[in-house]
Amino acid sequence: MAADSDGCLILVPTYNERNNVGPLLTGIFEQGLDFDVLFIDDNSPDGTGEVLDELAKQYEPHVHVLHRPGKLGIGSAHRDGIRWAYAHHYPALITMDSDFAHPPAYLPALLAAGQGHDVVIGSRYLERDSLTAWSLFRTVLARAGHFLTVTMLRMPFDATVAFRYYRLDTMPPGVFDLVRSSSYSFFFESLFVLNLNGFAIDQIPIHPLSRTSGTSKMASRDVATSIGFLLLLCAEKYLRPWRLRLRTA
Ligand SMILES: Nc1nc2c(ncn2[C@@H]2O[C@H](COP(=O)(O)OP(=O)(O)OP(=O)(O)O)[C@@H](O)[C@H]2O)c(=O)[nH]1
Ligand SMILES: [Mg+2]
Repeated sequence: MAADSDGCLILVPTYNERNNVGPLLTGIFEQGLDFDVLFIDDNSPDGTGEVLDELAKQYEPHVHVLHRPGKLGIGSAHRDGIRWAYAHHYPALITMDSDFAHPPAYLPALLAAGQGHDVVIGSRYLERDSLTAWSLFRTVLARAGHFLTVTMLRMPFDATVAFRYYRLDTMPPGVFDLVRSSSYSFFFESLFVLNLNGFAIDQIPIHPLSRTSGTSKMASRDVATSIGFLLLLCAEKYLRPWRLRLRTA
């Protein structure tokens, strides 16, 4: 169990990332800030969970591992991690991928921008040349997703990226209970709900790297689920807007 902390928790979901997690932790702690790290591993067949247990021993008490029984989805890992952060009274949470798509060197800037906002996003679209490290296919997929969230959800943010800062001490945990997605659509759904409920959202520019180890977990059914959620959110905004709003006491 983690002790309650004044610092910031970093949440990293993992599935088959055994070669990435060690270097990622080194990169995080090299920033010299007061971070604890929570990994959520879904019983990765490549043994990432065992590697994480060793790292948790090595970095005790700053590294924690939640083991789940099987692959339950990246969105559900974020939801569980957010709940865990609230339960352990962390005032702030940063979420990121384990494959260096979200380079740890941006952590200080993300934290600094969080001083004046409830949510800060590491955006891949603020600078023209920020996707140069990616393959053409990955760039087209990401840009198509961005175009759809900007036009259909009318949010001028990078709504599909997992690199985020949440200021938990200014946001009630109930706002995250309004988010239903368990997969990649968790990211735009959560941002849609946070935006609709009036939380202050900012962005900083990032230049993501492409993976050097392991493979992508995004499957074509995740893309289909995301399109379904996009349509559902558009409809709900007009037909059942109360479903997306926090109840005030
Ligand atoms: N716990 C958990 N982690 C997951 C799951 N799916 C993906 N992840 C992790 O979530 C992060 C993002 O997944 P990626 O496979 O990199 O997805 P992506 O960034 O869209 O794909 P690439 O661009 O090819 O890297 C990585 O740290 C994954 O290991 C899941 O079902 N459960
Ligand atoms: Mg990735």
